[in-house]
Amino acid sequence: MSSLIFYTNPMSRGQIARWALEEAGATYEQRIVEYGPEMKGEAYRAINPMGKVPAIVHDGRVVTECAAICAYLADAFPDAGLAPRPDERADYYRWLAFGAGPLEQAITNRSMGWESPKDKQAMLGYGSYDLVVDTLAGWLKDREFICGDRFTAADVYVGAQVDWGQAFDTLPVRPEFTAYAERLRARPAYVRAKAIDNELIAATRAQAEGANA
Ligand SMILES: N[C@@H](CCC(=O)N[C@@H](CS)C(=O)NCC(=O)O)C(=O)O
Repeated sequence: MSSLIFYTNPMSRGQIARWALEEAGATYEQRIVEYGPEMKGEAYRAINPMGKVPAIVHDGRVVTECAAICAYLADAFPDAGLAPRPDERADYYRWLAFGAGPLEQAITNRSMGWESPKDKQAMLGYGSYDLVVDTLAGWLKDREFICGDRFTAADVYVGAQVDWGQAFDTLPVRPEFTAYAERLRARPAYVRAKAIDNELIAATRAQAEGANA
C-alpha cells in the first residue's frame, strides 16, 4: 500500500506543500515538527539533513524543497492535472526554477535588508529585486496562470510566493500580482489547505496562552 508522510510546521513554507498535496488530492499522514531541537534533532535530520520543513516521504522516498515537492506531486498524482502538457513544459520548468532561484533570493535578501549593489548585479543570478519583480509581472500581465490559461503545479509554487508577497508586502502591490493572487485564493484546494494550517496555528496559540495563564 502506498504511503505519504508530510512533515511540516503550520507556520512555515510547509503551507506551500500542503496546498500542493490538497491540489493533488493526495491522502497523507501529517507529522508536525516543532522548530528548534526537534527540527534540528537526529531523527528529523535523517529525513532532511537541513533540519527544515517541509518534507514528504512517499513510499520511502524523501522529497524536500517546496518547488521539488510541487513538481513531484504533480507527477505522482497525474489525475489531478497539475503536471504540464508537452506544450506547457517550457513555461512550467522555466518559472518553477525562477521561483526557487531568482524570486526566492530577491524576496528573502530584501526582507533581510540587503539590496544588490549596482556593480554586483551582473554576477548575481537574480540581478536585482526590481528586475525580478518586473520580469514576473511582465509574464503574468497577459496570462491567467504561469503556463497560460491552465493551472499547474508551477502556480502552487510561484503563486504561493505572489500570494504571500501581496499579503505581507514582500512584493509590491501590482495589478498583475493582485489579480493572480485572487485567482489562486479562490481555488478550493487553497482554501482547504489554509483552513487546516490556520486551525493548527490557532490551536498552538491557544495552547501557549493556556500555558502562560
Ligand atoms: N528551500 C526550502 C526552505 C525551507 C525552509 O527554510 N523552511 C523554514 C521554515 S519556512 C525552516 O524550516 N526553518 C527552520 C530552521 O531552519 O531552523 C524549501 O523551499 O522548502
